[in-house]
Parts: sequence; structure tokens; C-alpha cells
Amino acid sequence: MDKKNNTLRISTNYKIMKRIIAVIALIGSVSSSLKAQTIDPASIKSKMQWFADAKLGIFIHSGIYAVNGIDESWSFHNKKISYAGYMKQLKGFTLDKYDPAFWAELIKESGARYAVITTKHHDGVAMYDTRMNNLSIVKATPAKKDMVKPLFDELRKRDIKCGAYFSLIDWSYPDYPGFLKDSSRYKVEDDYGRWDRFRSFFQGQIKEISNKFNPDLWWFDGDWEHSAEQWESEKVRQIILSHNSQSIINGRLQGYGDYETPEQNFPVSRPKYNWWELCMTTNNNWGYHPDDTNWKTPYEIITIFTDAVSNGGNLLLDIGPRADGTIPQEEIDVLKELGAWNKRNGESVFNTVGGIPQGHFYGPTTLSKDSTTLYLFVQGHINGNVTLKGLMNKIEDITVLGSQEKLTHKIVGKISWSAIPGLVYINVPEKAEDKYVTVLKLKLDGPIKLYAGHGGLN
Ligand code: H79
Repeated sequence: MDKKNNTLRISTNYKIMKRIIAVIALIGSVSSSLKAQTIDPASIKSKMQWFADAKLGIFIHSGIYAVNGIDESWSFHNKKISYAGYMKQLKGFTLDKYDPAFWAELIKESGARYAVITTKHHDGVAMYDTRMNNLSIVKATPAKKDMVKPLFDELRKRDIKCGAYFSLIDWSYPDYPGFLKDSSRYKVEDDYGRWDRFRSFFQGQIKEISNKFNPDLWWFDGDWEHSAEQWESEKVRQIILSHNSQSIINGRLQGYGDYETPEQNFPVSRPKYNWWELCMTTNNNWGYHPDDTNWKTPYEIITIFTDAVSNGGNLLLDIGPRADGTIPQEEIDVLKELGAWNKRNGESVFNTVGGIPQGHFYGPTTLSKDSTTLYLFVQGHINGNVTLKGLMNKIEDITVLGSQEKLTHKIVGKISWSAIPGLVYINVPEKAEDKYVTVLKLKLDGPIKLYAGHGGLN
């Protein structure tokens, strides 16, 4: 998907919606104050605050694809397995050892502030008790139970926000056009009646999920197969927000979402969006895939995480549990390591804002909300000195998070008659080093002021 276009669409759609609402207001018939509320930037900002502060979420891809350990939904779509063969997995999805309290505890331990679980992937298998058809783990697998509600209950006990992943695509539904990569059932333009049946079906499921679980966040996927008009994106947004005006909706609703979702791709320059979230796998796959041992290390995950936060984003880190409800040890280990790092260094990440522009410091940075504290993330081994350029403020105090270490610094090359600040050299002793990423906390004499010029040249 072209994310840039997507965002452009988001803002143009808002502009168009704003204009439409202004016109309706003029003719004196604003039927829905909600509509006005959903597009009011101030209310969106307040709705988004927990998300902006949360920084870390855990994504859970649980589905029947874990039985064989194959690609979620795409394996039959891309004809790596027959549809019948894929659906045989229903018989092996047991959730025998599903322990939602353990899952929630692990998520808590990782430091994450929200979790997003698949309620239905592109294969159309609902992970809850849908009344809209019979294709659910409740009706069609030995698990015979809804897995969403018990997890949300356990997460909420621990103050963790709950997200519902929902695939707009449903390659199993007989009235959905798409099926295999090279074959589809029909074209929407050729049979609007049939498409309408699918529309009532998927929108019915969205209403069910709203009513049953009241998600704090909706994570749509697969919007690229149809247009906003075809999905009725505006109506879908309305359905969700009329049930809970504070629900956050991700940006995969053809222009009607609240935030951007780059997938498995890392921004190099800071994205211009107000809110964005990098979703990323722990190995190379979303679902349980025992043949995939390409695990990212804690160091890699922590550096990616701090880089995302430094650039104003969140990380939504995925795990893929087994069909019996257990979580692979490698994923448990990495979440615990990440959690231990967050325990030592979380102050520099949670409830902060993205850091200073590139060039001042060669690494990620964040700022306290009042911008009087600057956090520097130092990756790997430190060779004595860390440098900072263009800082106009006086540094009151430097500490290393997770240790009581106070650091000394030297200002180098400050010329008395010049307004241009000198360089800051911070002396970091080896013993202060964190196992993964060391965080230096610089308390400034006031809100940060930076010099970013060319050294007096024009
Ligand atoms: O649930 C996980 C994946 O199964 C799902 N999203 C994550 C969270 C996912 N769906 N698609 N992709 C990942 C990759 C998307 C590829 C696409 Fe395309 C490129 C969609 C549109 C362009 C390839 C070409 C697939 C369809 C056309």
C-alpha cells in the first residue's frame, strides 16, 4: 500500500467532510454532533493521548494457521495449501492450555500499555462467538470458546488498553468477491446485491465486537481490496464511534482512520504524521511458524523501539501463540528482556515526546513533555565520550537511567563573543553502561533551545 497516498486521503477526506459538515450546519440541520466531534482536531487529540503516551503495544496473531504453523490466511490465498487443507486446521485448534491471565501478565511485564488481538483474519475464522455465521473457533473447533473476552478482561485488570484486529477482507465468506490470488467469485460492479450481503455481514460483526468487547482500539486490515465507498468506511467509523466515541481506529479504513501503520518498514526520517505505529514481527512471521527461527534479538528490538519512539511513533510488537494457547519460549524471553530494559529505562520512553532533529546527536533521543529533560539513547558500547551539538541550554545535571551514576561534562569550543553554543562532551564510564541501550538523562535549565545553523556561515 502507498502510505503517503493513504495519509493524503485521510487529510483530504477530513477536509471534504469538514466542508460537508459546514454546509449542513449552514442549512441548520446538524443531525449528528458526533460527526462534528469526530473531526474536531482537539477532541481527536484528547482521544489519542493515551496512545501517544503508550509507546509499546503487543500484537497477537492467534488463529487456526498455528495448527500447521503456516502463513496466516495468505497460505491458501497464495496457493501454498488448498483451501480444504487449510480449513482442516479447524480440527486441531484446541486452546487446551490457553491462560489469558498468563498472557496479560507477560504483556504487562514487557512494559506494553496496549495489546491488539486478531478477532478475525483474512481467512474469515472468528476468534469469538459470532452470530453472523458458523465460522468461528467457538462453533467450528475443539477450542469451543471465545478467546477475546477473557483476554480483554485480564488486560483490563492490569490497566492495559485492548485492541481488536479485524480483517475487512474475508476470503471464506461466499459473498466476498476475493478468494485465491488468481481467482475471485465475482466483481462488485457486477452484483451490488451480493456485495450488500457481504457488507451487512462484516458490519454486523463489527457491531458484535463493539457490543461484546468495547475495544479501545480497532486495528483494521486489508482495506486495499476495496474503496472507501465500497466498504462504507465513513459508516463503519460511525458505527464504532457511536458505540464508543473514544475508540481509536487505525489508518486502514481507506482514509477514515486516526493514525498510520507502517508494516515491517522502518522510517529513516521522522514521519510527519501526528500519530503512527510501526507493527513488526519478532521473527519473520505474524503467526506461529516453528520453521522460522530468525528471531530478532532483544538488542535489535530495543534499538528499533527507541528509534520509533524517538521519531514520534509507537511499536506494536507481534507474537504468534500456538494452537494450544501456549506462547513460544523465544517470545516469552524477548518480552521479558524488553520489560527488564523498560524497568530500568522506561522513564525515557513512556509519556515522553519524540526527540530533537537529527544532527545534534548521533542516535535516538526523546524529550519530556515540557522539554526540559532530554534523553539520549546510546547503542552498544560507549567509548568514553558522547557528543551533543547545538544545545543552547545550560545542563543542570546528567544521570544514567537505571544507575545512580552522575556524569560530568565539558563544553568545548564556546567562543565568548559568539551566540553559537559550544559542543557538549559527556564522559560516560564503562561501568554505567546498560546491557542493551544506555540512556543519559540531561536536566536542562528550561525548555530546550537548539542551534541548527551552519556555524555562522550563510
Ligand atoms: O496480519 C498481518 C498480515 O497477514 C497482514 N497484515 C499483518 C498485520 C498483511 N497483509 N498483507 N500484507 C501483510 C502484505 C500486503 C501486501 C500488499 Fe498486496 C501489497 C497488499 C497490497 C499490496 C500483494 C499485492 C498482496 C496484494 C497485492
